[in-house]
Amino acid sequence: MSRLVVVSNRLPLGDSPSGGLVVAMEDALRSSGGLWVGFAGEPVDEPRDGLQFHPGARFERASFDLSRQDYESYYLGYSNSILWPLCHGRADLMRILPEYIEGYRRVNARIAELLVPYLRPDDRIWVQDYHLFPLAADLRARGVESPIGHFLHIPFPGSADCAAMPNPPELFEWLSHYDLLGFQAQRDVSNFAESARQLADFDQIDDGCYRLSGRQVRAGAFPIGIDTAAFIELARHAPDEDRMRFLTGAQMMIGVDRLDYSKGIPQRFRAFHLLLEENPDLHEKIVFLQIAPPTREAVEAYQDIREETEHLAGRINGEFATVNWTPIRFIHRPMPRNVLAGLFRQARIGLVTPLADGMNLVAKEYVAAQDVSDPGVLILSRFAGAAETMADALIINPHDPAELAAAMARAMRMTANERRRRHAALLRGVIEQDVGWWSAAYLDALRQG
Ligand code: GDG
Repeated sequence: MSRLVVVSNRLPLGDSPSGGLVVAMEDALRSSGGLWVGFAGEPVDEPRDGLQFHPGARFERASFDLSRQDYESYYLGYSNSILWPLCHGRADLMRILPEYIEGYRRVNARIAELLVPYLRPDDRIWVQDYHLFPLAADLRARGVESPIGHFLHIPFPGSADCAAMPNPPELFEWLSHYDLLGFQAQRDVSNFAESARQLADFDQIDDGCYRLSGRQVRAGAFPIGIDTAAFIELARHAPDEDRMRFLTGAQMMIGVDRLDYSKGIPQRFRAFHLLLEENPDLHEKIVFLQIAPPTREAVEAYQDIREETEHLAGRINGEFATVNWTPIRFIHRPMPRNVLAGLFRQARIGLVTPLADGMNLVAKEYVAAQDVSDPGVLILSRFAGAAETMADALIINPHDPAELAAAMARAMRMTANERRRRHAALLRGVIEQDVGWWSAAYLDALRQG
């Protein structure tokens, strides 16, 4: 079997808390073997030439260094101050500077340069996410002919948002050098086709097969999953952390998200405020635990979201807390994964309310963690990619506080029968379409090119 080469922005080396992409790729590579190339994590004053190899995993790992200037322009700049807001419907938060695009092009070309000496002709190359859109073009320019696929973990923007990026045709030129474009949801495949039709030289050849900038490209939806069996085990054996519950008899509602403006955290706080205002009978009966570890703090928009969230939590607690009850517990630190699993299992409600999200793995982890005989209720935004395959959750519009508060009240009062019925249907999907299914489906499609 040909070797799998994965390239992603970040190569996980230490024990730092893993984002969705990291959790998923570790699982995929462990079973198939291969090489994973990515950034080591901290920018340096003097980047070393070449790739650095790191033994100690069941697959090969190699990292590249980034200078501070490259880190700022490629990672904080073009990737996270232009592409991330754009793909999450927040073109208003973009910060467009010429050095960002130059840095993005420069770093992608350098990664291609570093990678080429280690590639073999029969490799399959799988490029991850929005940091690396130009990589296939840069590899092709250096003579690489192997199949190259891309998987986008975040939403693909519609044509109005695409038009707001600097030089939109360049994005489609980059994409045209891949053999297979993988997206999280059908919604993204449609947005890609629609945006390409408006902004590039584009035709549909067949179902899932297109001509883009004169080259043939296939595209499809491959909804990412979690390592479901492992997460079920983790939750079963997790420590019982929520001792407060036994003291107060209250039910827990949980949210776990990187503190990102796309995740809809202030919106869920406002809905919780409304819930408490309208349902005095729920006072002291519900505790909302929000875990939101910091992320990308060097980008200004992330400092704003922290202030807004802390302010809202403080206000709600100030208004409703009693001597025995704090309605919101807000933790702005990462928690160990097994502790999260245990907290999910104890929570009556899992709250996943992004304003835009590629998939959202927390929705799947929450379902996997439940006790099947007494499961909790998942409240899920219609704007998460997960909503396409998790129709048995309470699907809500996170912008509408009344609708979200009503879903919280409904979840608190839902009968055990209805909870079990909904959960069984959700769990079936999370088991069937786990991370192994996802990578196999994607890599099969790449092979068939
Ligand atoms: C991107 C896309 C897509 C969170 N806090 C802690 C912690 N986490 C873990 C969660 C989950 C992961 O991080 C987050 O994954 P998500 O999918 O929810 O979101 P993103 O990080 O934005 O991921 C997303 C994903 O890529 C995969 O394709 O689903 O749409 O945006 O696993 O549990 N883990 C630990 N401590 C924390 O405090 N240990």
